[in-house]
This record gives sequence, structure tokens and C-alpha cells, in this order.
Amino acid sequence: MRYEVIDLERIGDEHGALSFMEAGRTIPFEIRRIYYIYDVSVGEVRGHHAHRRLHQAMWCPSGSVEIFLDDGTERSAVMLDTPERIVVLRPGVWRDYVFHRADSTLCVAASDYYDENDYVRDRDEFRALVEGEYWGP
Ligand code: T46
Repeated sequence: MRYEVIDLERIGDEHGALSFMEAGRTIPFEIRRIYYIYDVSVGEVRGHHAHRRLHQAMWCPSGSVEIFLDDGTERSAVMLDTPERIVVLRPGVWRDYVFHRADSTLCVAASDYYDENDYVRDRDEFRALVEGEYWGP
């Protein structure tokens, strides 16, 4: 599998809750970039790409976002509808995602700076790369 779902610890009491993730531990790569996606209409589908070398971790601190994943051999969907859940993607995973609530925010920690050359946005190229086991580690 080129992705992993992790349920973080929830440290909570009557005053509220706290969850945490640590680079190099929970997130198995050095973080070079953080971005977040918001103000997306319910039902809008974004993504439609894989990455050649980029590792990413995604979580949804509020709202509900569903991530559809395809690593070329297996397809699955991960519902990020609790702040405690993160999904960690290695290179070579095609992703589409949809916002189920308009007040959702999808947060992403990435292993490198933005580089359009790292994107595979064509399905035929993705399939060829899967067959060639091209992906970075
Ligand atoms: C991913 C999913 C979950 C930048 O200038 N810098 C950045 O760091 C990013 C991520 C994007 N951009 C620009 C590139 C495009 O002009 O923002 C615009 C929208 O990017 P994109 O169409 O790639 O957005 P999504 O939502 O399809 O994908 C993004 C990430 O690009 C991608 O890596 O995994 O969120």
C-alpha cells in the first residue's frame, strides 16, 4: 500500500480536546510545505493527479472531506471527518477528493516545495508509471 490512515490520540477532558502529530514520527518525512484548501463548494471534486516524488499527509481539522485513492492496484476512500484522522500518502497515489461540508478545511503537510513537474495529471501516464514502478521511495 502506498498510503496509510492513522488515528491520532485524542487528549480530552471537559475543557476540550487536543491531538498532535510529530514530523519524523507520526509524519514519516521532513515537512517543507504546509497548505490548506477551503471555501470549496459541497460536491466539488478536486485533485485528479498523482505525485512522482512528493510525500504528503492530509487531515481535516473541521468539516468533512472524502479522499478517493488509487495506487494502481487498489482503490479506496478515506473519510476525513474527525480532526483525529490523518492519511499519509507516498508518491504514486492518484487522488480525487470531495468536500461534504462547505465549512471544511483540508490541511496538507508536504515533503517538498510546490513543483508542477512533480504532478502526473494524465491517467494514461499514471498507468504507465504504475506498470514501470517508476515512483520515488
Ligand atoms: C494535492 C491536493 C490534496 C501553488 O501555487 N502552491 C501550492 O503549494 C499548491 C498546492 C498549489 N498551488 C497552485 C497551483 C494551482 O494553480 O494552486 C492552484 C491549485 O492547485 P491544484 O489544482 O493542484 O489543487 P488541488 O486541490 O487539485 O490539489 C492540491 C495539491 O496541489 C495536491 O498536491 O494532493 O491538493
